[in-house]
Amino acid sequence: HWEWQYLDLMRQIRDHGSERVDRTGVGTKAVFGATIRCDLSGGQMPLLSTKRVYWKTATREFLWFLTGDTNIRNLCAQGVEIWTDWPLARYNRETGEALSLADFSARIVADADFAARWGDLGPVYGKQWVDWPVYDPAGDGLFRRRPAGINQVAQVIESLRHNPGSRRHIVEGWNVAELDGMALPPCHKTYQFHVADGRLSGALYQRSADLVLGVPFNLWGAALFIRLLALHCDLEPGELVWMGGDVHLYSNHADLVEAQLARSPSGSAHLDIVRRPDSMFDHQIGDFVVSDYAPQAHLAAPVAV
Ligand code: UFP
Repeated sequence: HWEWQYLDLMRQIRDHGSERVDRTGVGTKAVFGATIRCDLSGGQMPLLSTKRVYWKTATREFLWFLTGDTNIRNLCAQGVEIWTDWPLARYNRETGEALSLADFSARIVADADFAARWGDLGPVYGKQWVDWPVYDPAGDGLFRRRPAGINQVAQVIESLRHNPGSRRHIVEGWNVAELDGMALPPCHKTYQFHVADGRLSGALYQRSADLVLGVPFNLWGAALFIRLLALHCDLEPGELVWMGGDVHLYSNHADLVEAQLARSPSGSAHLDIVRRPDSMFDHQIGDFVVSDYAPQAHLAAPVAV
């Protein structure tokens, strides 16, 4: 079962990881460099069975990336709060208020001006994926920003269709010049796709990986990316190769780690994409149906902002 790779990595970090003081001040145990491989053929997905993973939330986030949106408003309106902590922390810091997440989110949804002022994350994933900025020379050493940037996802669809043997099917989130403006520099920063024998595989390089909270989502997102590209390029899903840089366990997740390591994988989830719109950018949440998913109980964990 693919999930043993995840559990083995968790155990390895718990037992042998280096103690590191991290940016959040929470404290971690970490290893550097790890790989998880998962076969996606037959519709199988890397969805953890040893705790419940909210795959619909991760799917909504993924569809939001594809729109190029970087404001949390559309997520909050769908009840997705995975990005809300960052704008909330900034709001409370800059105004001196102490709004709760629920109140802040409700205000973001109710008030478009408030959302425009406080809900934007800067040029994070969605912006870089579908609207990577381009500047043209405008004389006198000046540059002008093109109205539309580069849609890397659309370009990869084209290259997969017309030049499948290419070794340049890349979607990159790490725009060096724009990191300063991002609420969080991209963690799942580089995707590469690969076609062999009619099958589409994909690799994700994740520079920083919260194994408990982030990676279950990131595995799902990467596999979903492969499935959607395969669907729209008439390829069969191949393999997901996940590669982590700094892979860590936060010290305040220690109890959850013990609880999860006491469990064994059970069953394997499958994803059907039940509708194929003309464009990969026109999917809706109802297009995605998961079967054979009977996870063990959810393990809630605090997020380090
Ligand atoms: N993190 C993930 N996956 C994500 C995401 C964040 O694991 O998709 F957005 C975690 C990794 C790390 C923190 O614990 O968020 C980011 O902090 P830093 O930028 O200091 O690496």
